[in-house]
Amino acid sequence: MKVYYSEAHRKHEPPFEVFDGGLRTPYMENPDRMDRILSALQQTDWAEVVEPKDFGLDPIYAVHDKEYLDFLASSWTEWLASEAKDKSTLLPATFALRRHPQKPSSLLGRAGYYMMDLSACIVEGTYAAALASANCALSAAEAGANGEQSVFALCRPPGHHAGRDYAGGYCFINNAAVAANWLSLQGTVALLDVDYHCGNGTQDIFYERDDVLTISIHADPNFEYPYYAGYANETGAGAGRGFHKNIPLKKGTDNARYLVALEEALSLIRGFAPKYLVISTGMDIYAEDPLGTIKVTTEGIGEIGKRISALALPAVIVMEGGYNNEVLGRNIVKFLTPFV
Ligand code: SP5
Ligand code: ZN
Repeated sequence: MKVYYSEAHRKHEPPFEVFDGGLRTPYMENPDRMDRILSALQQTDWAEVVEPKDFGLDPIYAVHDKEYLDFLASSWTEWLASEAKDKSTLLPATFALRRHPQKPSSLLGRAGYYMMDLSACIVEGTYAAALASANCALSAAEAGANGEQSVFALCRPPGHHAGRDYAGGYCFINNAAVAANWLSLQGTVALLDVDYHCGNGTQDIFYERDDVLTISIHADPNFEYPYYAGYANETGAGAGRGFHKNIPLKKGTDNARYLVALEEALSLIRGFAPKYLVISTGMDIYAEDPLGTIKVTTEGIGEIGKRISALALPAVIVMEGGYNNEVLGRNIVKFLTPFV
């Protein structure tokens, strides 16, 4: 299996994020995650790690707002030129409400406009890392379109919380959405998100489209991040009505109950009969994940991979979250093995 991976992620290493209550915490979404996954993949006899190709900005502009991408590109330089006392990471403390916000020109004003929380921290290497991560997803999509049955985009930073014009939840460019949109030029796409958190950015991007079916299985946003999207009554709008599905899960959801939710998603995908499948793959569903509350085991993760692979669709598997670094490699190998 081809694994698209770039070293460019390493310079995206924010010194901290801010948890509930204002707690400064070491950045959970750290470069070590990739080292753990790479070393596990290197112990298999099927993973072929390759560099992504550069697709330029057009396929990213097709999904994201130009001024938002300009903000990602220039904000670090502007931050260094600003009068902030602690410049270790760009993080605003005021956020735009989405009703009818005005767009200020000041850096912190724009940061609060384009960020949804205190974990999408920007540092010097963030934009370059986000572009390389999107190129991994695009390279995997291209390989899928060229006939590879299953391809893995080992993306970092992740993408599924990033919407058309906002960053959040460690995500800046929505890698899976960029790949799905690129593939949608060649045929219909189903995008299945099995990260523990709702893929709110993906939901927003495709909400009014009927050519990309989006499904997210995740912890109920009534108690879990991202809180404001991911409810069962959000099913798409306009032409996209009926082409989005959220499946919220209770705390403590175990393998058996997770697999019931998965079967519901898989039967929708079978009914849609897409040409391509994109999978937003987060390992924070694992029972011992520090950000998770559900109880899927490594065996369960293997079964999830097996059932999705049984769709027998060309599959572009995109890395999202997963923060128990000790077992991240083992879990990813378990998930991917049925696709080999
Ligand atoms: C890609 C991805 O998985 N992003 C997840 C971002 C979640 N950030 C929310 C942090 C909320 C911290 N709550 C702390 C609970 C620790 N038990
Ligand atoms: Zn997650």
